[in-house]
Order: sequence, then C-alpha cells, then structure tokens
Amino acid sequence: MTAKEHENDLEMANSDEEQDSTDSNPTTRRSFLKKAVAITGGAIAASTALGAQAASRTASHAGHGAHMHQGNKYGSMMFMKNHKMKPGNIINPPGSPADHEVNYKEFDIEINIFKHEILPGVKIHMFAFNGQVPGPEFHVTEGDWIKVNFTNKTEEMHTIHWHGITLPYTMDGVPMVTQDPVHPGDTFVYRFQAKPSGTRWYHCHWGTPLHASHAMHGAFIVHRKNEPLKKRFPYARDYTLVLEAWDINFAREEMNGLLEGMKEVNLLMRQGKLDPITHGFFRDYKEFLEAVKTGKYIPPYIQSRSSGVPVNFNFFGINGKSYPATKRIGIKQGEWIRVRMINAGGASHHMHLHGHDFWWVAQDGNDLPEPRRLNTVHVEPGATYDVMVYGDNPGFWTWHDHNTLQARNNGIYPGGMLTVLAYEDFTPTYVPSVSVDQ
Ligand SMILES: [Cu+2]
Repeated sequence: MTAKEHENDLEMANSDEEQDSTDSNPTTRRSFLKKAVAITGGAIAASTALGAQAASRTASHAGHGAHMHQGNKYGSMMFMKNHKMKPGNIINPPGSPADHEVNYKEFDIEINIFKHEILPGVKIHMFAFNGQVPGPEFHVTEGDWIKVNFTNKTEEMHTIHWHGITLPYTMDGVPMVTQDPVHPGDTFVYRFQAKPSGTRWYHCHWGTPLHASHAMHGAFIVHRKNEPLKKRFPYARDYTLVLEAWDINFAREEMNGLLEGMKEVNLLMRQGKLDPITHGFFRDYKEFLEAVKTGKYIPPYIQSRSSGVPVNFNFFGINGKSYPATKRIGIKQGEWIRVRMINAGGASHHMHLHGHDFWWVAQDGNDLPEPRRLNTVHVEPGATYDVMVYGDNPGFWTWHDHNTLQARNNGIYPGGMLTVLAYEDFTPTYVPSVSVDQ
C-alpha cells in the first residue's frame, strides 16, 4: 500500500519506503525511475511514419524491431523472414513524438517470474513487474510525456495495456490488434502523454486471465497540477488499494503449460519451422475461417482439443497480500485521506468501511458531478473508485469486501480482501489481535 504526499508527484511512490510484499530486488526497483534522460547519439528518424523511433542504444537491433508490418503480411515479427529468436530487439512503434521533440519522463519496467508470498506459508510464482506485486505505482502529472522501456525477461510473451489512458492506438498494448506481443528478451518502448487525470492503471494484455491477474498490473495515477477536490476534501495522504483475485492452482498449471509450450515454439522458430497457421496466427479472419474449414487448424476451444483450466479464485488480496498480511490504512483524527481502489482482478468486490461514511468522488479516474456519501462501493473488474475518508471516529475499523466469500483464504474465514483503517493518534481501550481460523 502506498501512502504518499504529493508535493512532488513526479517521483514514483514507495521509493523511500521499504516494501514488504515481495522478494524483490531493491536495485531493480530503484532503476524503475530514470530521470528524463536525453539519449545521446544515433540517428533519429525524421517525422515519418516511424517518427517515434528513438536513437537506440543498440542501433542494429532497433532497425529490425521498428519494422512493425514490413514485408510480412502476418504483421508479426514472429514470422518475419529470417527472424531469429535472438533477444535484444528494441521495438519503437510509430505514433508518438520522437525523443527530441518532447521532454519524456523515462521509466524502465521489466517482467520476470518471481516467487511472491501472499500469506505466511503461501508463496506462488507470478509474473511480476520489477519484482513487485502489484507492479510499480506511477505518479505523474497530467500532460507529462511518458516513456516506458518494457523488457520481457521471461520465456513467455507479454504487452502492457494502459487502462483508461487516451493514447495513440499503437501504444495501447493489445497483441494482434495494436502490436505484436513482446517476445522473450525484447524491449517495447511505450511513449504517450499522461491524460486524462485520475486513477488509472496498467496491465498485460496477452493471456490476460493469467497474466493480468497473476500479477501483471499496477496503478497509474495521473495527478492534476492543482487538485480541485482538495478544496472540499483537504487531504494530504493518498492511498492506493489494488484489489486482486487469484486462483493459485490455475496460475501454476497455466504457467507451467505456457512455459512448456513456449519451449517448443521457440525451438521451431529458431529452426525456421514454425507454421503460423497450425500455431493459431492468421493474416485475417478469412484465413482463420479457411483453415478451420479445411481442417488445417482445429481451434483450441473445440471440445476435442480443449484443455482450458477452470478458474476458481481461492485467494484475494489488496496490494499483493491477503488478510492478515494486508497493510493497514493509517489515519489521524481530523484528517482527510484519499483512497483509490483499483480492481485488477476478475471478481467483483463490494468494498465496505466500518464506522464511517466515505465520500465517493471519482469513478474510472473521472470526478463525479457530485460526490456521494456511502459506506460500500461496488468495484467491478477493471474499474477504479476514489473515496475520501474523514477521521472523526477513532478506533480500528475493518475495510473489506462484503462478498464475504472473498474475505477468506482458500475457503477459510477471515482472510482475503480485508484490511483495517487504523487511527494513529489515540489510546485504544482494546488492542486487536489476529485469528485466521474461526
Ligand atoms: Cu503477460
């Protein structure tokens, strides 16, 4: 969980706060934020279709990667003639200004498989951005130009979709619709302007049910220069709750299956023997229809081929942890806090706060015409909800999913999506203890 004062919104949150949620490598995290650097040297493509092509650190690779659709009707570098599964390509898609045209704030994000502990005794492998679950939290200001160097350090394919950001379509991160998936070892450079303002987020869009939930997701907070909501709700602390739903059996099976499958795909590609059609890649819908009709391709959803693993979420979390490992939300008497809830999973959550009403001020990043006074909000998958809480009732107050089946750990109540609003400035008459086996 991130509490951050936003006098200086340009820095990434958590930079000075030790995260307890992963086995992450702090060096990796520190390298997330690079200063808005000017990349030196190299020829920069003029304002052509490839205007965004940056001067590259490895020019020989960048040239290759920049060809999004060149001489290849599949639109995929995967099937480019003589393509070698040689990592290190840097893909600079068209659509945004070149590095010298605007002042980019530059970030590095990589994806790797990490073992992440959601609860004592429950460690699972997840796809984790920069070793963190959830991924790094962006704090930027509306209008900032953002450059994200996304490097794939797994044997699988991935993308990053910027959820709720209005950007050029080439930066939207949907495989086979706006870009090729980012191949193992390659770097895809996303460039866009941070807009509109509000609570937005990002996630992988390849193999989404597995990747985006387990756990390729993170907050993307776009601040306004002078936040108008601070007039009525003068908050200083700002928390983000990324709501998560995991099926750890599904994740294990799918991840193992994918890695196994990719071994074969990678080998065939290296040998130049990969047949796009039998592997489910088509130039267009017509070619897909034809392949099904002639029997050259049997879609995986046909019963005889279907090996879909059912999803039954059995763990639920807030910022990578299940109760009682969730981090508490701090508040003081007389203080306003802002809490941003982002549903990054595939389940719906009815988030209820005890002992208080809160003011619901924004949905999907956009301010409501009038704030509403509530104590439960229904946060659907993909949605973001912002609420303001006023500290006028000292104590310890549960904040949880009121679908109480999701306040369980592997079927055992209490657990899951539950945390506590804890006053920091009072002397309790009763100090809460912990029980996870009621
Ligand atoms: Cu992915």
